[in-house]
Amino acid sequence: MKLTFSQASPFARKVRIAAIELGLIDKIEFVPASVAPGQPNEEYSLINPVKKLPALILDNGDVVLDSYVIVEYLDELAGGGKLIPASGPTRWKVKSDHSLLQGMLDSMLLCRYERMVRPQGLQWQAWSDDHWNRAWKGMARFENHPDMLARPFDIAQIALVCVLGYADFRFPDCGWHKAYPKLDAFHQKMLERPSVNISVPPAA
Ligand SMILES: N[C@@H](CCC(=O)N[C@@H](CS)C(=O)NCC(=O)O)C(=O)O
Repeated sequence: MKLTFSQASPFARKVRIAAIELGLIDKIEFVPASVAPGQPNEEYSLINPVKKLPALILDNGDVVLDSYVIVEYLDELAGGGKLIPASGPTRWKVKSDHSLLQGMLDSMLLCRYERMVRPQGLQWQAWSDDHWNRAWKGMARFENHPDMLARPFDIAQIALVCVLGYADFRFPDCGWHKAYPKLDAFHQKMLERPSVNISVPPAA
């Protein structure tokens, strides 16, 4: 299998952590890819017409899209129910937490694009502030409902690690460590896992 990958992508990091945790990392070839709004990439559009990474290309040529679906695919390959509970109330809690975190990552990425990619003069501060606020309030939700922090390791916890790591990587002055001490302790603990530690994005 091949995974289109960038070390800077929190979505790709999620898949990398999951692959390590599931014992599948050696079965995946990481293929560096670069995609960004405003930059056509015809070659990549053939893999994913909406030009997002990561994408998992199977040995038969089929393509699995979206980091959540890729992790679900890998989880099934590893026997199922490892990072995404197979049934019961926890399944829906984990999936719902993950959806919130996915939305937070989307908003953070949009803030990044607004600041770094959109031409000066076309930037819309209120729009950026609103998206940052969504991510920030999402962090508050997990700080104030910390039950998920103590669950057995799952895909939502991986996504939370990716959110916090992306905040450190792209928004280092945002102050989340101080504002959210429970998330800070969780993040520190997660960094003890080799999969999390090895995948920290490189210094910008
Ligand atoms: N829902 C997708 C989101 C992936 C995503 O937004 N990836 C970013 C890189 S971090 C991307 O490909 N951005 C390129 C673009 O939006 O043009 C997933 O979970 O895989």
